Amino acid sequence: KDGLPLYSFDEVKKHDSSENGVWVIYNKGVYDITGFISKHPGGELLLVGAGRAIDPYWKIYSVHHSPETHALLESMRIGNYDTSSTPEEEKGEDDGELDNQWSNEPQSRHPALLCNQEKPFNAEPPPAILTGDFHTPNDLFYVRNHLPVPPRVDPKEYRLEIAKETGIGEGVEPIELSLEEIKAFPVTSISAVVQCGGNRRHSMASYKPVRGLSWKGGAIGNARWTGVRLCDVLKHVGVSGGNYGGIKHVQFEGLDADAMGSCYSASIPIETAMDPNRDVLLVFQMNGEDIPIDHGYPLRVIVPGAVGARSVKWVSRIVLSTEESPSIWQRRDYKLFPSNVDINNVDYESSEAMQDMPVQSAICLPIPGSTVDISSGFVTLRGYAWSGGGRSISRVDVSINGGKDWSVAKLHSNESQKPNRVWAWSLWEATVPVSACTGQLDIVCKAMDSSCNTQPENVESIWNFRGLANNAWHRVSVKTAN
Ligand code: MTE
Ligand code: MO
Repeated sequence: KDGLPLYSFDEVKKHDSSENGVWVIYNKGVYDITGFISKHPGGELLLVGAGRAIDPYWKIYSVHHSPETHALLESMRIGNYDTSSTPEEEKGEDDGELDNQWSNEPQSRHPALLCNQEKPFNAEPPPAILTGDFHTPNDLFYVRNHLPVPPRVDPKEYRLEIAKETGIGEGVEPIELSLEEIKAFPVTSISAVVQCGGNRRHSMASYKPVRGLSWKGGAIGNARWTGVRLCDVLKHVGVSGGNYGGIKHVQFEGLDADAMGSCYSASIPIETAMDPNRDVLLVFQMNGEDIPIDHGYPLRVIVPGAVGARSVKWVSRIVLSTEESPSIWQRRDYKLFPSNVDINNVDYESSEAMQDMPVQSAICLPIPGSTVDISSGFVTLRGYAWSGGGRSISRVDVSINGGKDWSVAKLHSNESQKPNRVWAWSLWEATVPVSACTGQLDIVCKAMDSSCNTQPENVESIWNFRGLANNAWHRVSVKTAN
């Protein structure tokens, strides 16, 4: 980087806002990221590092440590940093301040969870574990945290605030509800899948790199959720009428907040919230226990059939609004773009926020790359299948020769589900005859849902730069032994 100007700490510091330009220091480089802020999924969040070193932030949001991200940053390099100009008080301080954020993480997490990122914590179970139980055990349920776990709330002190934008929702009375008051509404339980929009992102990257955590097939789980209906609570505060008094969106805010103090938030349309058949719940129990810290204690939203991002954990405030949540998770992340769009030319407003998820299935057993015993003349395959929006799985097809020949898997539905309200998954199993001389099996699965939706054959046709909603045929290759 010879030939670039040398900048001191004080010079960089002047560029700390959108008006003065945004410069940052990383290692020994100085970068002008002003124009990039509108493209970065974190948007304004980048301003916390404005005019200073971003190393401590990158350490926390370790998702940045990819060659593509480093190359992108280098393309914005304007100079070299004079390391001798760093004032004493800047050295190491950020680390301490930012490290404190992590003091509320659970003491222990299941050792079998495969960690995609330590801080914030993101981990999935090995997919083979998922087929064991219709209800995924709490401690093995994937964890997707965008931010540090918030301080634990005393259940007696906890309040859920319901607020509204001024000028809408005539007759709606803003209110604060204690946990006890919430539990006084009719309590109901449903089995429902929560799946991250990034589930199976890992295999979308095999075609072309994507941005985001490299989830394999385990960013999905099915649990028994116990809580009260959001529509009952909203009716209680006075939401009613054909057009709900002009309310268009229900925003949920979590207690977890970023370095600038803004919380995780997402929203759903008021129609979804008020439809009793959509079963949107405020949940306090997961599989019969208090909801674990990592999954939103003491209260979380469950929006069955929708992308996981809408099921806000640690919910503390509901805002009735004419607008979607202003958060990056509603307005930037969890949106699908065509394949010619990437982080350099994205217009986030050109696409809708994801809500309902597409039909999905995956092979959980055998494990990719393993050797399977075929001395019986058969191989047994297991996996999950699920579709969004309450659609049921009507069929799962499997192949062991890369999709030349197919057979139909047996679906296990441990519980009867109401038509158009099928929120739980179907675990499936297939025992397929295999000839002794095969050597390798190229296992494929694909599902069809009750609206006749099918999965695309390849990731190519659905590739998007964030690697979202990958539901291409799932493929697993294994060796055989007689
Ligand atoms: N809610 C809050 N408050 N904070 C979060 O980071 N992550 C969302 C959603 N709700 C998130 C949140 C995303 S992207 C997903 S996929 C699910 O929670 C994951 O839920 P789980 O961690 O219980 O599996
Ligand atoms: Mo997610």
